[in-house]
Amino acid sequence: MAVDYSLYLVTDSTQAILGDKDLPSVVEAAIEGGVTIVQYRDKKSDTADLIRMGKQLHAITKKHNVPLLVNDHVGIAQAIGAEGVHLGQEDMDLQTARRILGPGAIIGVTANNLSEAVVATSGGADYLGIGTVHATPTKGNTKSIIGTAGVKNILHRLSTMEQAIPTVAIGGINASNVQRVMFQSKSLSKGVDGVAVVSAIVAASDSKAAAAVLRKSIDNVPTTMSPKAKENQKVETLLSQVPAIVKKLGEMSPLCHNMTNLVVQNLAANVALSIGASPIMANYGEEAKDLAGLGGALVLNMGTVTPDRLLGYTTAMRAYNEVGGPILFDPVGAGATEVRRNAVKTLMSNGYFDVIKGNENEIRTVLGESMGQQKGVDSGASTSEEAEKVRLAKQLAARERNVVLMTGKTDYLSDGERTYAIKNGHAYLGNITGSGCTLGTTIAAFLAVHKEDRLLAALAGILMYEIAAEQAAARDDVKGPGTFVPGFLDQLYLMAADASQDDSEWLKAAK
Ligand code: 3NM
Ligand code: MG
Repeated sequence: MAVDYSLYLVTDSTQAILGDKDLPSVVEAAIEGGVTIVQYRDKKSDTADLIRMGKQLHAITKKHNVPLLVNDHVGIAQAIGAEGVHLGQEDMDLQTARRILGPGAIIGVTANNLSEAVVATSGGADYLGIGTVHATPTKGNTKSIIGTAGVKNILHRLSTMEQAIPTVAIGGINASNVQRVMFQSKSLSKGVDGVAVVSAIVAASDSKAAAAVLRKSIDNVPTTMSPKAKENQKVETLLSQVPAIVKKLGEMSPLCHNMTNLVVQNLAANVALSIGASPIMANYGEEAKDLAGLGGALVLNMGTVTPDRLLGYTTAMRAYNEVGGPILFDPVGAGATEVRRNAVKTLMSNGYFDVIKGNENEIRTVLGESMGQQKGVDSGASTSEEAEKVRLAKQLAARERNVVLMTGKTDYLSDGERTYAIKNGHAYLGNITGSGCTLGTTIAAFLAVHKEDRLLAALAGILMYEIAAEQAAARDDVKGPGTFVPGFLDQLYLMAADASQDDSEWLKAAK
């Protein structure tokens, strides 16, 4: 029997997680939402209660053709005719359980490290539960938090074994991190076959909806290369599509939701308006729940971060991730303070960013390669060679399966496979505040209207932005940074208007 491990529900009957809900109803709703296998886990109840509840759950899972496994209690599994058991390291040994339940039973084993994984696999387990991935209050006695890196190590070791065994990751997995868990744990070729969750479904007020959100995320794990991206390898192919995308932006006038710093609010809103987008400057995360559904994009700019704002960012991330709304992350001054370094970690572990835009210092910090204290939030001079810059952008994009734009005198744009250097722009951009931040706003607007190839969307945004800067600097009425700002807004506005007439003369300036 081929078992689908992709969304594995582990039950919990404690007040803290189940609350006053009825467990069989929760399980049935979760299956309707997309759960493919259920484990009845109850560490407290007596045998009679276990059998009563186990029978009820089994009636439901059978109706939906989903296997039911019992945690730890082999006798209970046998008594209720469950499809198998899940054994922790402190439970009955695999061989004894197999002898009792027979070759047809599904027997899963928890593995927290390499040796446990190897022993269970060679001992004939049907699947492994690998964890604890992230810290979780659900299970107090977790031995160690192994992270996705730990999962990856175990999968790598398993790939060298003769037996192939399905795996599920467990521990602190929820809608915000499920995709990261799935793609980051990928070893050489194969990742986990599924994720097991307790609280993400059982503690939710609507277990069907909670399961459906997870189901959707699992089925749509982002890949580096969309089919469309594969066609867009050549620079000329990419550039030829830019005018149509600029035009589409004007026609759709997408919502551009900015959660940005105190310094650039006004300029960012003006830039968004000039390029034809519809800005909203909303820093209160709860608002994102309404805004995320409007088809726009979110700019998450962590300049002037505070505890309140950080909480708002994570709330907003979740809201956008849930509906697949694009998010651009601007880790302003990421390496400047301990607070910001931690904020980066919090944000990166809370969800998925479609684009990360930053200067070299910021990208390094996000990668975890910080070179020590950064002075201010301005970009500073870079001493790295071109090859090193390409490596930074490419490595982060490949790791995150997203698009990275590393800005500087030359900008590097990468999706981990395709990497381009862009040499447009003007020195005045370095003499005004918020030029990097409002580039983020621009690119986010483009992400909202062109989802097929995010790298191309980002390319359209940066070219429009930097070429407008060149045009503005060349104007007679622009004499320095002060007159540059209004001239720049004018040029963005004129370019947006040009695009609607299918005139893309400006694109010839792309370098
Ligand atoms: N086993 P949640 S972690 C049941 O590491 C269980 O083996 C774990 O709960 C292990 O999805 C865990 O609420 C609890 O974090 C997972
Ligand atoms: Mg156990």
